[in-house]
Amino acid sequence: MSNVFKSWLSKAKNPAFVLGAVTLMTLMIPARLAVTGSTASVAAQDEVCLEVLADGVPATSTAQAVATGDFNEDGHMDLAVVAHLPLVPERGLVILQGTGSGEFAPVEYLPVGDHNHGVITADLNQDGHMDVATSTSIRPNPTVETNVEHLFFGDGTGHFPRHDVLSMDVKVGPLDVQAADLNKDGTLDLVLAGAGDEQVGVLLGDGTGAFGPPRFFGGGLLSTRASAIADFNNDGNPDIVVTNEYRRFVTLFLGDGTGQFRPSEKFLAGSGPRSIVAADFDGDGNQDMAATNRTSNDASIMFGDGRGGSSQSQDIRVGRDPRTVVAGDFNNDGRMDIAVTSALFQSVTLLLGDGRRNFSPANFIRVGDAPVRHRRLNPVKGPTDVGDGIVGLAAADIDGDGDLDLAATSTFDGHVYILMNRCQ
Ligand SMILES: [Ca+2]
Ligand SMILES: [Ca+2]
Ligand SMILES: [Ca+2]
Ligand SMILES: [Ca+2]
Repeated sequence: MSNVFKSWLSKAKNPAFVLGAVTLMTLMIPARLAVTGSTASVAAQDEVCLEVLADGVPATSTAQAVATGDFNEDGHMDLAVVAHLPLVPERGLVILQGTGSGEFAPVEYLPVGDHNHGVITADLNQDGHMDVATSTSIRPNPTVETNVEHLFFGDGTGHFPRHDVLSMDVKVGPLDVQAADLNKDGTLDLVLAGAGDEQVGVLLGDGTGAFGPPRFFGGGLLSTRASAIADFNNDGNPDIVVTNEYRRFVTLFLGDGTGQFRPSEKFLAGSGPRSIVAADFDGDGNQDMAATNRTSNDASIMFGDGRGGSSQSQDIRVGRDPRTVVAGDFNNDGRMDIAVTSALFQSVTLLLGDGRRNFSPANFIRVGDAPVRHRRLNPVKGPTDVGDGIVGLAAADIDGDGDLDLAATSTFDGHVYILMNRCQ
């Protein structure tokens, strides 16, 4: 039993979490049995050695999403955390400066909307300094402008003196933002999921931080929620896959390399697909994808065939109300793994890959002590069995030891929790 798991058990303070621990124990056993072969290197494959640093770092109320970047260029990872429904929208994005030891302190609060979703970091204006983008979507009776994209341009000292707001003439605004060079002109462009009647928008950048008007496509499937960008058909042109949260599928749009996209395949996922990530999980050179399913409480993993097609999804149970998914090697065995936040299980679920299309059953890592809050008594449109707990997730080498750590946010207590990779 790992030390992390032991400390998790010792922290269990109420019967519900003890029950969770028993579930975890039963799940850990098949995880070990699932490993085939008996060499030492294979035995390390199912080791879970993410250590949750105590208490977490206060970030912002309703901390929704987190992204990493070295904003002040001191060699240590910093964090950008955006609040979902900030008490003070003028301070809804917080920049936390890192020391390289897992400690973070707020250095700047920046103005965003009052219904915010994703946050990303990228050098949008190509000046060598990391920038931050967040998205804000419609909300009844907003106190600040909604349906906009906020861009904050860093100066390399940890501050963001330039703030651009991209307004869109749409009824519903972006629920997610991603950046990539979609038209292969060497500058970053933006993909907005959930925006406009068509529900997917592309904004082409000119490299100065300016972006052209959005081109919308996507077919108007409501609640297109998140996107991932990768070349799924190996033609050298970036493609876009989006989740359709109130449907059971994810939709692939193939790019022609000029910034135009056409709908291609729909792939069946679980119920309520929310977040999606592209990665080559089986190492065959073809992009694969993993999505979280909020209603069926699992993650769907689909292996690409390199021609824009995919295998049937492999669905693996994760913690309840799964939200953000990230891919990376989190146990240092050279094989891609999957990490998922769970808003109703106060955990990060780790699915360890063997590099051959097999993933371990769920390893639950308890994150924080705050209770989860069910929204059943205050239903919102969409799934009702949802809550506020661990939601945002980002992977980066936070302590500079060469492996991937995780940062996870809680909308309930507004903290960001650091999960340090202690694997050898
Ligand atoms: Ca920049
Ligand atoms: Ca392509
Ligand atoms: Ca692959
Ligand atoms: Ca791994």
